[in-house]
Amino acid sequence: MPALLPTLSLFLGTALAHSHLAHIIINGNLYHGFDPRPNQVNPADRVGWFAANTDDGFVTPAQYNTPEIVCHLSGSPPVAHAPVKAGDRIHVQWNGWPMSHVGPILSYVAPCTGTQNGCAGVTKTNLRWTKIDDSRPVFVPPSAAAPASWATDLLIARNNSWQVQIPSNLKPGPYVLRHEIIALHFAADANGAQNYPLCMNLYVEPPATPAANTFKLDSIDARSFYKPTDKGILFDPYQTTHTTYVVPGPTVAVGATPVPHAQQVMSVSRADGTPVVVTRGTQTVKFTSGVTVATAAPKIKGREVVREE
Ligand SMILES: *[C@@H]1O[C@H](CO)[C@@H](O)[C@H](O)[C@H]1NC(C)=O
Ligand SMILES: [Cu+2]
Repeated sequence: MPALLPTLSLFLGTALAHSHLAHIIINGNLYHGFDPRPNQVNPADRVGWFAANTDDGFVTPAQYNTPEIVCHLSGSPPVAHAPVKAGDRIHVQWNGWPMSHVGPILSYVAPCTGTQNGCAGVTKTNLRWTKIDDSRPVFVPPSAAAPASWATDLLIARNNSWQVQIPSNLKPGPYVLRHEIIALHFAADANGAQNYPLCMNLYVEPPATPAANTFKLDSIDARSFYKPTDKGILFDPYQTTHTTYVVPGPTVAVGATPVPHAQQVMSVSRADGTPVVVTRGTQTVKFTSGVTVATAAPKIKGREVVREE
């Protein structure tokens, strides 16, 4: 048994780490995510969805066919949306990421239709998704020159961040961005993979040089993305004979152009951005604290404190 100890202590050391999305930065403007840990102050103008994972934890394969896989545990949308132009790159900042939690990094978008207040009013199980990034290459097998590496290794090397390219010909309007890491450190066991699906509200504006809105959205229910027995979900990352890894879920949409690994950057300049609130389907106003009161995400005692100032 002694041989097992180093591995075990590695897991114990990181078991409490987990993570959440701290913020996103778009063209130098920072928009807040949601911090699920107890006694955190989450600003009312955050664009990150509420989630009830107070341990910074994850969704399990047993929950893949439930609403929890959509936007994390008890996910519910905030009022504010981060304005972004079609074609912009979004710098997504995780609140740290444990080395042990190797796996793919995935991004999806879903339009918020049929509501007056954009994604603030969506029913999450009605969202239909399009995959725009699967972090390929997720896995680089070991070679004489280098050990095996994962997309999450690059994320950690880039200050726990990732850049997501919004397709330049995406139709303007409110969207949910669903950014997800699937950690595989326990995935050799059934129900061992850990999904961290974090959602943010975006309001996509036309690009500086308007293009035809030709991006063809897919229409996939998040509850059908993954199966507990998918090749890329039930997977032993410690086996040294892997030469490839099959990314789980739908394929990246035609016309989506993920940011190549070589262009992933360490950090970007930032200043506080002002999110927008969608008022009448396709109209937005700048966020002010007054706008939030009526439609703020449900307050859950002891978990979320909404700052009102
Ligand atoms: C890494 O990200 C953190 C959190 O946003 C930031 O404060 C820090 O300046 C970044 N570090 C580098 C080296 O870019
Ligand atoms: Cu963890």
